[in-house]
Amino acid sequence: MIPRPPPFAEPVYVARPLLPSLEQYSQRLAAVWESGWLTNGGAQHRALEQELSAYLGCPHLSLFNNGTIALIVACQALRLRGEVITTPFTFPATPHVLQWNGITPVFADVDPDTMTIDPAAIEPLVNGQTSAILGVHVYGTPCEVDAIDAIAQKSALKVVYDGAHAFGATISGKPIGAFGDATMFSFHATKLFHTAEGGALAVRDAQLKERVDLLKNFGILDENRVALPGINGKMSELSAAMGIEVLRIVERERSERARVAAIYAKRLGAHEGIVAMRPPEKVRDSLQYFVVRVDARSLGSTRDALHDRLRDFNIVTRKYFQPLCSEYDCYKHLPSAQPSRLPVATRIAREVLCLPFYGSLGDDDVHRICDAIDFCVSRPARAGPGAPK
Ligand code: T4K
Repeated sequence: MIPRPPPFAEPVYVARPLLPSLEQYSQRLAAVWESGWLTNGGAQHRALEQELSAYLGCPHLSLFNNGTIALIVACQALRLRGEVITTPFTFPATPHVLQWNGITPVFADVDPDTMTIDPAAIEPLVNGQTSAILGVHVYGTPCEVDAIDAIAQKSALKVVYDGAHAFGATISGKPIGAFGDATMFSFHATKLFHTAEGGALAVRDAQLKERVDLLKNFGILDENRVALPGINGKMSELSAAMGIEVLRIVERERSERARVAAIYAKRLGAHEGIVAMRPPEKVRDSLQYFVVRVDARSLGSTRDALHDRLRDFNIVTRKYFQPLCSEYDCYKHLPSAQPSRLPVATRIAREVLCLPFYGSLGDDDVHRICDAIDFCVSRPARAGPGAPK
């Protein structure tokens, strides 16, 4: 019998922001104060855009006030319309940006291993209305970029990637932002690299970046001319200053997260019914989330039961991404949203669980989380939907 471990005194969340030293940040803010320049492409913004372009290996990178607006602007910059084929297994922002552009999202099923959009499911959905494919590198695991590219070429479609989770990922050494026409990154506080709120768009060439930069600043060309119906997507100097300081410590955070991941992998490997998601060998992990899949039959406990019981220990896991976007009230009427057409996504949404994952978790904390998991799964599952038969 496994003894009941004590609960954490404070909630242990799925994510915590990576905070630079307050002193370093204050020093940078002092320079901002001194300059009297708070937004509209100031010195911090210019410096961060340049540093991130180099770090991410994306020469045509544009900073934004958040990832969602960056993706909305990507659709505008690429003149997308009609229908766009995307995944239901993602955060609401992904299909919402299509809707905000008057585009109908068309949901394609996902691959059972990578959980990214399945190229084989995309092809039958392409029709005369389709203007693009919007893939999501979910949890930082890259989409099947070559297969998607081949489909896009065949039907003259644009390719946009939601790389909200994919900061710093590479495929065979090639930066994740180098694929497709545009890739969005989110710099929300819960991301490995963040600017409190923020994001970026990496695009394929300098001309497209010019259009993106115009669109994110109301379409203003100069004092006398407005070229396009743009939006306000600008990152402030306060956020950019945060980003510069966070970038200084991001590699250290990556090593800390790798340490945490190694403990989880070793401890959880003892459970046949808990499978940790690992990126394919050719991929540099973005280390954004630590995700497990719960096989209720072999574990004897459902994902939901594990999620709920861990709360008793003050461990706050998340079911990213259940419900599927195709199940939302605003999308469930779409023909492509019918669960019978999305069997893989429907199944995996019931299996995934994101565990607390950030560098300031000590070894002891991670072991305590694993002790709590061991304890929870050693007890019979609660009855309920999806309980093992
Ligand atoms: N596409 C994808 C695939 C995405 O995942 C996202 C965002 C987007 C697009 C849109 O990008 P942005 O426009 O946001 O740049 C969180 C994030 O807010 C969201 O950015 C992220 N994806 C999503 C996966 O996670 P929630 O609703 O789960 O956040 P919340 O407030 O529940 O926070 C999660 C945990 O983090 C909390 O339990 C506690 C901790 N936390 C949170 C905040 C804000 C902190 O410790 N400190 C904090 O300041 O969406």
